[in-house]
Order: sequence, then C-alpha cells, then structure tokens
Amino acid sequence: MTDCLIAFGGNLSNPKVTFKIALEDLCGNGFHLEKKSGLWRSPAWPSGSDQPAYLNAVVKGAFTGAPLQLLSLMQSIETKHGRVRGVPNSARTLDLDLLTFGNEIKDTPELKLPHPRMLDRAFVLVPASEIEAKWLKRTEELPLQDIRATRYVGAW
Ligand code: PH2
Ligand code: MG
Ligand code: MG
Repeated sequence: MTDCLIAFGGNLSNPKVTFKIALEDLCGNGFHLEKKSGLWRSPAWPSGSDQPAYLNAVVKGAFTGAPLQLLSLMQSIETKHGRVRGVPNSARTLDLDLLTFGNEIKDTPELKLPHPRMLDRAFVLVPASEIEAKWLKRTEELPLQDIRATRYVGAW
C-alpha cells in the first residue's frame, strides 16, 4: 500500500455529484481513503477564459497497486464521467490528477511524479494544505490574488 494524493477538478455538469461518485469508484478499486479536503471554487485557469468556474478538491489515500495502475483507473473513471480528451485546459466534467505517489519520482510521457504543475496552482495547493500542513509553505509562495480567488464552498 502506498500513500498518494489525488486532485479532483471539474467545471461542467455537476462537479460535486461527479466527485462523490468518482471517489466511490476509486474506493471500490483498491484506493483506501484516509482524508479529503473540502470543495473549493476558483475561476478557470488561465485567467481571462470564458469557461465556468471550477470546483476542486484533494484526497489522500493508500493504493494497493503500482502508480500506472492507479493512473489507468483514474483515466477510466474520467472517461466514465464523460471526460473528453483533446484541447489542453478545455472545460471538463472530471479531471483526476495524481499529485504524489509515495516518494516516487518519475518523468515518463505517461506519468510525471510529483505532478509537475502542482506547486504553481492555488486550486491544488489550497485544498492539499487542508490535508497535509506541509503544503501551506508552498501555498504562501503563490500570488495572493490566486489564493484569494480560491474560495471554500463546503464539504462533500
Ligand atoms: N484545471 C485545468 C485548467 N484550469 N482551473 C481551475 N480553477 N481548476 C482546475 O482544476 C483547472 C483549471 C486543467 O486540468
Ligand atoms: Mg488538471
Ligand atoms: Mg489531468
């Protein structure tokens, strides 16, 4: 079993409902939930896009298999929830990003660990800080306007 952090994001359909079902899907397939953040709303990044606002959350759990097995499970759950792949940063029903997998460091076309952009995004670090205080330090390095634009909207 390896501890890992997974980021949830979505800005189409009903992300709160989608997140709940997606988490159940993870938990039915070898992921053992330890902690989850609340739900946070933020404008779609990059700023200036006319997409709906995103809901984001981060969960921590232990997984029984290898990182690529978890990635493949996450991708199948995204697909089940109507995720269409193609244009980067396009609006989406569900985005599941593997942020960390134990202490694994990986740089392959399929999977990069830790997630290469996680330290730049308030919508990832703010919910991650609810789960593990060590991310607070990194959150403080982000632009204040990004942190302020990330609003707590409740539990899920
Ligand atoms: N995900 C993206 C692109 N832009 N913006 C916000 N606020 N939250 C996201 O999760 C997000 C985004 C691509 O994965
Ligand atoms: Mg993403
Ligand atoms: Mg993704």
